[in-house]
Amino acid sequence: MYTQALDLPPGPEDKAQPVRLAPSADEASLQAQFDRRIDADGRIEPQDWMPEAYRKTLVRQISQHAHSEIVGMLPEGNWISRAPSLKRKAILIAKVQDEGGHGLYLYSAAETLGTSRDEMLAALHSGRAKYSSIFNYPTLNWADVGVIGWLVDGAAIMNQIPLCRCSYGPYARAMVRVCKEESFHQRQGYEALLAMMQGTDEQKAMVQDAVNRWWWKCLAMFGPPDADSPNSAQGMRWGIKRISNDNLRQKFVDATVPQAKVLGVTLPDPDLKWNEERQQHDYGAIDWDEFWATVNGEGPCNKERLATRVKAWNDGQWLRDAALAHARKQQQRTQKEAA
Ligand code: FAQ
Repeated sequence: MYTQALDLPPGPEDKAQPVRLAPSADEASLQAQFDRRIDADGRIEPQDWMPEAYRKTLVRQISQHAHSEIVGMLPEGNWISRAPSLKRKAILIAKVQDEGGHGLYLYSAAETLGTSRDEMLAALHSGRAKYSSIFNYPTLNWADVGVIGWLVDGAAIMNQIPLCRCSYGPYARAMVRVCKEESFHQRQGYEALLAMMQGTDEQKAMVQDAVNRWWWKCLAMFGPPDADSPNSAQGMRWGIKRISNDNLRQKFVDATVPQAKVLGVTLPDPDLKWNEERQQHDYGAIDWDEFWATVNGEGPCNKERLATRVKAWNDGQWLRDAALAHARKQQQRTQKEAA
């Protein structure tokens, strides 16, 4: 199911495989069966009948997630050649490679829903598909790489742990491995920052500056407030989302405040304080206008990120052509031998 092989374009021998549709007479009973499984917190697998809206929602979320992992390689990838030591370079290469792997598991999971990788990538390259807002900001210095590990991967884990219990089997199973790797990513970022915070005043100032620039963007990563989140109610009903955008954001704030204290940095929010009554932190207002402008293509690096992905895709055309030609030859040889 998780094959990463290149798909051969359909030849004349391939009949079109339409997405499994329920016969209309059975529709109600299939829907009832689906609802019962969801209510019982069961898993839906690719061969199971599912409502088209459930399929569409999953493709939307999983492809958006996959694109985020792939575009998310770029801000840190910029620093591989400038990492301050061989150890940091090796760690960063491994991390960026992991993110590429996450993208591939996720494209594979989305393919089980009947949408091809080519379709998803075409949507990304034409600017129709979304990816996480956070990857449209620049990485100005080495401290940004540590802060991405600590805060961006930290926010990603907070959001993704509940997805290990997502009702769609292939997505949930992919997320188990992704979360284990994200956990390493978060720790390596935090450890890199701890090292800098034991360094010179300039290094400490770099870390604080990076935290100041990334903090609010990380809070926005969790998506719009619940009241303005059009997909949340249905996503929660279907067991795709388990915890709401605002609740995840709150959990992230509460988990991060003590880590910031140990690190010795200040989180740039004068309204951030412990609320004894709620047993949670209060925090200030997020700039949702900036978030939506970034989501809609007007962030500082949107155009650059997309152009980089499109160039990588075009530059790789010869390799895809060669792999397809090789696969075709092998197929012909197998058919000849079988005849
Ligand atoms: N950026 O109704 P909701 C990572 C869109 S991976 C851009 O609340 P939903 C690993 C949303 O798509 C980070 N767009 O939507 C890493 C929807 O638009 P649509 C990515 C956003 O789906 C680390 C509209 O706003 N993680 O970081 C964002 O119920 C370091 C309304 O929103 C995932 O994708 C945003 N931040 O909840 C890699 C996790 N937020 O699609 C490299 C899976 C919302 O209707 C380095 N995804 N939108 O046109 C999810 O959990 C959900 O899709 C949410 C959004 C929570 C992101």
